Parts: sequence; C-alpha cells; structure tokens
Amino acid sequence: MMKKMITITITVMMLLSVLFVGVNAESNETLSTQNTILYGDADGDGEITIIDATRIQRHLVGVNPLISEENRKAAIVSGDDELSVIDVTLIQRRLSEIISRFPVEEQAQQPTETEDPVLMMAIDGTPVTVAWEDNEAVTALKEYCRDLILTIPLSMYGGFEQFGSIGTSLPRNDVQTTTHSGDIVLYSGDQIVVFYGSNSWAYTRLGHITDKSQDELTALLSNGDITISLSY
Ligand SMILES: [Ca+2]
Repeated sequence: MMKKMITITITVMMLLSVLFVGVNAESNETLSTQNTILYGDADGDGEITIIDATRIQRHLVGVNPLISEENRKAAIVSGDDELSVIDVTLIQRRLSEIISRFPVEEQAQQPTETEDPVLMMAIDGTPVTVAWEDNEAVTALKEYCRDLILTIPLSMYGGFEQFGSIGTSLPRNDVQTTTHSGDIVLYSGDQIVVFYGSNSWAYTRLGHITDKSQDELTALLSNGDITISLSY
C-alpha cells in the first residue's frame, strides 16, 4: 500500500515538472517574435542585402511568394502600401548608398501636420476676414462654435451697429471703448455687436473685420437686420 502511494506521488511530480517546462518554453517563444520591422529585410534574416531585392522580384513574378505578413511589411519600403518593382529599385539604391533611408522611414519621421483651425465668420453668407483678439472671450467663443455653424440673427441699432444674442455668456473684461467701422465686440457678456459706425461704451473686444472698406461694411450692415454665422 505504502509503495503504491509513493509511486503515484512520483508520477504526479514528474507530470507536473513536464508541464512546467512546457509552459516556460512557450512564453519564451512569444517574446522572441515581437520585433520591430527592419525595412528592406524581405526574407527576415535580419539584414538588408541584394538577396532581399531578388526575393521581392521573385515574389512579383510569382516564383516564390513572400509568405509571412511581417516579411511583406518589411518589403514595402516605398511607403505606399503596395509591393511593387519600386520597392526592389529602392532596396538596390539603398545598397548602392544612393539613398540612406527608405521613403517609409522618412514618413515615420515626419510629424503629422496640424493646421490651426480658424474662427470663420460670414455676414448673410458673405465670408469676412477677421483679426480675432487673443483673449478669454474669443477662446470661449471658439469652443462654443466648435464643429458646428453658429448662426446669430442681428438687429440694426442706432445707425452704427448690428447686435444679437450669442446664446451663451462669454468671459468678459469690459473696458471703455470707442469703436470703429468693422469692430466686433462683446456687450453685456452675451451679446455680439458688429459696427459699421462709431460708439463709445464699455465692451470686451472680440475682433476686427480686415478685408472690407467702410463703404462695403455700411452696404453689408446698414440695410436691415442680418444674420452672421460663425464656425471653428
Ligand atoms: Ca534580408
């Protein structure tokens, strides 16, 4: 009875040790396959040689297709997502030291272009160029009309301005101001005012229309109520 127990225990221990070694070997294998791409190394031997160029040529004529997705990725050195004779030529040029880097590597280096969005304004559908102030009110206005077209109906007032409700309150920093034709200001924190004449009051400056003469602004703004649209 005792002998039998010992035999079973030894058998279980042996089985466990075999399982343990098996698990270890598997995790090592997973680690070694996670490598970065060496562009140009189409056969995956860790070097860029003339054999890689030949290998792609053979693939292109259907003699010996590249099997793995990693090899295919490494072979596309042009950066255009398509394996072609251009990749062969580029590898040959790199080997002849005519180029030192592949286009795909240049692409990876370039920072992605980020164009600053501009707060756009139109008066009854006519786009106008505005030099916006760099202040909290304008920043908040940009956020308010981000990804939408904000339309604001304005009413003529006093023979010098058009004003209307923005629909929200913006951070105000009112100072006594004498306005001129083309000025855009914030009044009372939640009204936008566009001038074609002059007035003196406490306003927060928002911007100034730069691409219209006084006559053009008078024509746009003094012939009845208007609608402005803002987008960012
Ligand atoms: Ca190679």
